[in-house]
Amino acid sequence: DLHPVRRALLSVSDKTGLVELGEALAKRGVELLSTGGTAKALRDAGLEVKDVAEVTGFPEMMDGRVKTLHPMVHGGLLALRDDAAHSAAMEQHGIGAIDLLVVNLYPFEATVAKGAGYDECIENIDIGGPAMIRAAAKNHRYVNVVVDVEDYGALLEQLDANDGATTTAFRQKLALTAYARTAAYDAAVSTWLAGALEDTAPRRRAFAGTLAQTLRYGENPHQKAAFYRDRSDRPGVASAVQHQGKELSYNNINDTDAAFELVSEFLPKDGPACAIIKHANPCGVARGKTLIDAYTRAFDCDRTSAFGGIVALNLKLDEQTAEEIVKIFTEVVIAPGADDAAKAVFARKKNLRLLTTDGLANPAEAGTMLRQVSGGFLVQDKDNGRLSLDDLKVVTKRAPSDEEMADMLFAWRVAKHVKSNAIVYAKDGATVGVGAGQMSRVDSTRIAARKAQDMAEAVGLPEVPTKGSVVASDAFFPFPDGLLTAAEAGATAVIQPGGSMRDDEVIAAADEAGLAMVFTGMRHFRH
Ligand code: 93A
Repeated sequence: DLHPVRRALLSVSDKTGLVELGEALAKRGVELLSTGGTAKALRDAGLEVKDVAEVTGFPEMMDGRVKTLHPMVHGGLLALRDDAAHSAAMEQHGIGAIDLLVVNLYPFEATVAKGAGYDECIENIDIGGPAMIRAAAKNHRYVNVVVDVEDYGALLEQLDANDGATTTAFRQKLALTAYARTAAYDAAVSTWLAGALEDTAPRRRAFAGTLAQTLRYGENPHQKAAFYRDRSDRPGVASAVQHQGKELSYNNINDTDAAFELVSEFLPKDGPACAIIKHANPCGVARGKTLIDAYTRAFDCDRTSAFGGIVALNLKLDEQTAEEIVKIFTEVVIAPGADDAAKAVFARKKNLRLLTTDGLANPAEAGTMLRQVSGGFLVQDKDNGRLSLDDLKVVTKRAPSDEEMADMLFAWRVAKHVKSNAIVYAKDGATVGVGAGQMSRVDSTRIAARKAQDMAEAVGLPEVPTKGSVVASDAFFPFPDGLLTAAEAGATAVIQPGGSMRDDEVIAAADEAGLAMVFTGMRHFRH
């Protein structure tokens, strides 16, 4: 169904390509209507334009808050052209049909991104623009609505291909783009306001981001993918600066996020820390006296898996640590800064991606997590649970030593970032065995110990690294078997939520094995 374009309303904040579009439309005999700034830009270029104020009979008022919100505009967008009653109403009120609407909205997202204050953000919420876009999109049987500068060319091609008209299929596509834009726009307002009011109630939230990057592919090459950003004010993979290396892939972004969130558990004031991630799970996490020490100790947990991993640091990357990192193949390094000497070291490894952030993430900060399921999505608060020594309840005859306590808190923080069932053995502020993502807790406990054993054999350590370690479990031990496996591997203390039906049996087994055990009363499932 072809409909000719005779009259257009142009109202754009981003004036890119506007004059060229105006000229092209005028050349094709299209009458131009426009709002203040847009009309001025067109007129300055020598084009003939009618002011919307002249059409409505009202001046633009209230700092432009009310300029196009008028029946002369909305009637022209919404009228059904071949409906007798609609035509009669148009005739009676002198309403002229508008066949083409070109609008891009007040730059709300950009205003938020540049860190503007509350009032400036409010002023940049466009009301008249989305109202017109939604009206025109609803009436796409007749009306063309263009909301993206990138679509100007396609519009002109349509007009040329159809002698000044457009096809229904074309208008439908434009309508789809239009509603995607207004939905994302309002979701951006919702996201911003929720942040400004520190209100994370899911029922008061809508979700959308702005396209940050179209990715080459998703988790696998046959899957299409893109990266959307919904906050740019928070240190993390979405706001990081990439200094070198290939474009980030879907898996890189996912794993880098896991690495950075994990290392952010360790504040710089408490000393250097490093996390090495593979497939979203840590294969080594450690604190150290220096950054290179933290990296080396994290690497020593599982040297095999660290190959091709993601390294996150909680302090500015220095030259020495950079030299150590480039000794093996690493996909991504993320840190809150990197000094010039470190950058020079990385420059020798063209493919290595270096990302720097403005500080660390705040693990205690409130937030919202989304996950898609077939036919819908799940929404929950971010897991910002954090424990201190006072939250721990000793349940065994033997109380843990200070060293064991410190290692248990360390292992617990790491376990929060390991896929369930999560088991983490740690000693002297470093993981020595990580068991992730198993369907049975006892399997995770065995796998972590086995990996530690393998490492010991591979590098010729005199004893298994789990000897004298502590062990953290992200959820309770349902039976004594997992706990006893950890004791056999040499663990001396256990941190776990407690709360199993068989807690008594598990505690008795711990006492019998001479273990110290504390309950957290908090669980860290991560699925
Ligand atoms: O303040 S508004 O919400 N009120 C309106 O009635 C209105 N009509 C169009 N903003 C409104 N617009 C927006 O003005 C458009 O969406 C566009 O972004 C901008 C163009 O203004 P100008 O032509 O003066 O530069």
